[in-house]
Amino acid sequence: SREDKIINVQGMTCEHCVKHVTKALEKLPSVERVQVSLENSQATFNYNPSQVTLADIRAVIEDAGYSMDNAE
Ligand code: 9UX
Repeated sequence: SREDKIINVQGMTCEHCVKHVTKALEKLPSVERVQVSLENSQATFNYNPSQVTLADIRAVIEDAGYSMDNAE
């Protein structure tokens, strides 16, 4: 089933960074309603954990040049 998730994203310093992270997350299967906050260094989204793992999410964040923690 779908669930909401909040992750911390390190390395964003401008609104272009926010767009890069948003687009990276939106490419993943099942990920919807992506909201990225520069001020809070966080990304929130709704997804289906049976279709995409937090390891997958970490990978696209890192490929975009940022890093992610609190992946519980
Ligand atoms: Mo945010 Mo990166 O500018 O060039 S997109 S620092």
